[in-house]
Amino acid sequence: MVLIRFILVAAALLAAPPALAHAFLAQASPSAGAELLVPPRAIRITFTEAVEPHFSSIEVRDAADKRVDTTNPHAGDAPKTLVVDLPKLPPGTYTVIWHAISVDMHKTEGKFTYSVLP
Ligand SMILES: [Cu+2]
Repeated sequence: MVLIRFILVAAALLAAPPALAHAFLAQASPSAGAELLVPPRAIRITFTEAVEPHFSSIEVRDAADKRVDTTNPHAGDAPKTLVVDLPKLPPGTYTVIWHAISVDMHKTEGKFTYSVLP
């Protein structure tokens, strides 16, 4: 329900004029709030606009705020997608922090969490 409300609000914001071509999160894998039995080996984020991979980042932090990703975010198979690889991580809650620079050089950022179940 919270997710549906968020999508509705996000859709309303995107529809509201003036339509700004900033890169916001469109889709993430794992998704925000996901509870997974198998630890993901990468975080993949698709944005609403094409992003500059060299100036954009994805960080993954564990519950102790320790950075656990491989620190090499790279372009995905589409100009709107960024991917960062992960080592095999133990159960716990992880925070994904993203900073994106869209091709029009506008900066956006956000974060979300997901959990790996024991
Ligand atoms: Cu923009």
